[in-house]
Amino acid sequence: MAAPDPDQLANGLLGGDTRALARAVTLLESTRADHRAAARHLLARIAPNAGNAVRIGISGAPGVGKSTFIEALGLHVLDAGHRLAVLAVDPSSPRTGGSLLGDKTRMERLAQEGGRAFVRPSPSGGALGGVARRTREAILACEATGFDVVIIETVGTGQSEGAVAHLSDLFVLLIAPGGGDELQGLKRGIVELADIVVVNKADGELANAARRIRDDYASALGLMRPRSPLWQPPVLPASALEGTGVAEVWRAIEAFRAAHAGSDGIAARRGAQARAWLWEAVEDGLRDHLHRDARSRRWMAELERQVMAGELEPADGAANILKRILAP
Ligand SMILES: Nc1nc2c(ncn2[C@@H]2O[C@H](COP(=O)(O)OP(=O)(O)O)[C@@H](O)[C@H]2O)c(=O)[nH]1
Ligand SMILES: [Mg+2]
Repeated sequence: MAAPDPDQLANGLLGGDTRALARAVTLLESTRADHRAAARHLLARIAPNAGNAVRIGISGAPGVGKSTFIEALGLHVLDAGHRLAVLAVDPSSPRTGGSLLGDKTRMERLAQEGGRAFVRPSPSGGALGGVARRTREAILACEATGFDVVIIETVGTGQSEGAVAHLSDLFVLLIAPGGGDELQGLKRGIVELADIVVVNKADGELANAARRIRDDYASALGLMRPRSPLWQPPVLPASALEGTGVAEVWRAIEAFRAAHAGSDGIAARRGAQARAWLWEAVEDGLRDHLHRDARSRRWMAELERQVMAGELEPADGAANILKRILAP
């Protein structure tokens, strides 16, 4: 397939066309060299019109109710007059098993909103870094299309929370009673990334347990140095099933934005994120460059063998590799 025309795609995006957005995200996900060139052209075209959304990362263990909660929050956000995009970062599963695709049925109320909501599963396969980069570019494409709220979902089972925290303006950690591992967010240090903690399933038989978890997290957060000096992360009860507490979470998101409206707030977070992406792209480029031709690969395999056999110091091997990059 020839690379799609990036100018045509850019015009579609800037005209608010959701179908063009779907095609653009597919292009951004491709790793083919000609597709990457077209993707960079597309990103350059849309850059002046990107950046205008509130980017919300949402994570939580499987079964805490992320999909149900995102749908409830999403409908609330649409009611408030916004356009909403939901993207997923899920490096573990191929597209067919992706967290959002399996949830399509559950998010079908969002999907029925036509052009006002855009739901996209995780790019298939690949390392977390690659999936995160493609998601970052998809965020820009959503923004250029006029989506002013972007939710990035990830399953809280690994490193992906950190990646999503670095893609978003604020990070919402979802927890719930009943899983038996309610405190894993505390144990694994994820709560340190959270700007808002939501205790979902605060309803029916689980209401009391939810209150206890809420107290545990609130006191733990009270002892912690907050991620932002401008904000003390609240712990909010909600029931995605009954729709209670959802409006309060949205209000907290708006309060977070208001508190970070100055140049040392969200703009500073995005600046630090952009700096990290810069160096990651440089490292990716160097690695690609090294692995491009068979001769380098053979030479590096031999170098690796020598290092593993103790015939060559790792630092000397690295110096050899760097010399090859810098003065080929
Ligand atoms: N009681 C109760 N159940 C919920 C709530 N939210 C989600 N669930 C249920 O929890 C299960 C997992 O929800 P899901 O949204 O798929 O969780 P995910 O894996 O985090 O995306 C489903 O059976 C939901 O119906 C809630 O607020 N209260
Ligand atoms: Mg889900």
